[in-house]
Amino acid sequence: RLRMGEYYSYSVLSTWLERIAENMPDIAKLIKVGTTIEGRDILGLKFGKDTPDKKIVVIDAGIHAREWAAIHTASYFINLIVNGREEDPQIQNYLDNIVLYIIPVLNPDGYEYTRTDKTNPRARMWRKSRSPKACAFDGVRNSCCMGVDLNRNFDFRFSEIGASRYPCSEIYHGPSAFSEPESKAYSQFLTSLKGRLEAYITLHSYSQLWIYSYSHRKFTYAPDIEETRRVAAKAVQELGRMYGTKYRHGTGPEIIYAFSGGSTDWAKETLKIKYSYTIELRPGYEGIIEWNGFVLDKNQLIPTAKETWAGVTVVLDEVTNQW
Ligand code: 0X9
Ligand code: ZN
Repeated sequence: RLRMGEYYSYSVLSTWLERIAENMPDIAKLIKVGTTIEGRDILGLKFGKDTPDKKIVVIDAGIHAREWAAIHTASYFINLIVNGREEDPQIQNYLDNIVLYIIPVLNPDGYEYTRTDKTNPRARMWRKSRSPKACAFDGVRNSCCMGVDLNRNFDFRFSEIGASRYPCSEIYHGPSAFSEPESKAYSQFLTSLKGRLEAYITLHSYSQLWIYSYSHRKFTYAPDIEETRRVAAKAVQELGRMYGTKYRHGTGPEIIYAFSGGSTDWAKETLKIKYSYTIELRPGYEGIIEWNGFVLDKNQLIPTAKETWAGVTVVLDEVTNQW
């Protein structure tokens, strides 16, 4: 059992997931999405008894290495389901009526690298995967750097906008769509759920935003936009009721910036999911981008996770209550 409100190494988190699956086989199963470039297993838990008629919801976090609050939030959700289900009929209802996958760290190599910040202070702000160096001539010299922004590597309008072809960029999209083992494995995992996957939620930080498709172009919306927007509006309202945290909702280009190659647009488009959301957690964003927005004070971790759960339950309720 892990105490919430703390950050843990990927190996501690992995062992925790394994123990949960061992000790509660009737509610949780360990799943392996794939293997990272450095050989780590991308692990998650599958909650609820799987029967073919049940709708599926997938929640992930940590595709960006430095977004520790997102990883904590996904871990908190797992802890809540495992340890809070007996007192919470709403959670019991989810376990009975849907299948919920939670993958707390999609980019464990990057996450572990950010945890080496004690010896390498710059490491804490790492965003990408840890794929080997690639080189490109940037106009001045041939520059070589490690890592791909996995949230630019999905096969939706790959490389079109808000992504870079230079390996030294923070938003390097990689040589081709799904060139990276992490994004490729994850796309195959999500594809295997096609038809029953009703909601996909990816947790990021920060800016306090609830984002839906599409991300590449302003005023360009995916199918079910009215429904998507209605549920997003309700989710941010519920989220805000807890501590007064103010979220905005909209498409990326409307409320933050345009980009392509992200997981939610790909999932929405390819898998025809009804609800596909990117959530940017605390802190808020006030005109200037503070570098340390990714370093959320530990005392904010639990409130952040709790309010996010309040928003996410709006989506889970939609999925649970429609047949
Ligand atoms: O840029 C990203 O990949 C995400 N933001 S982050 O700061 N966590 O890196 C997603 C931003 C969502 N924006 C759009 N959908 N345009
Ligand atoms: Zn992110």
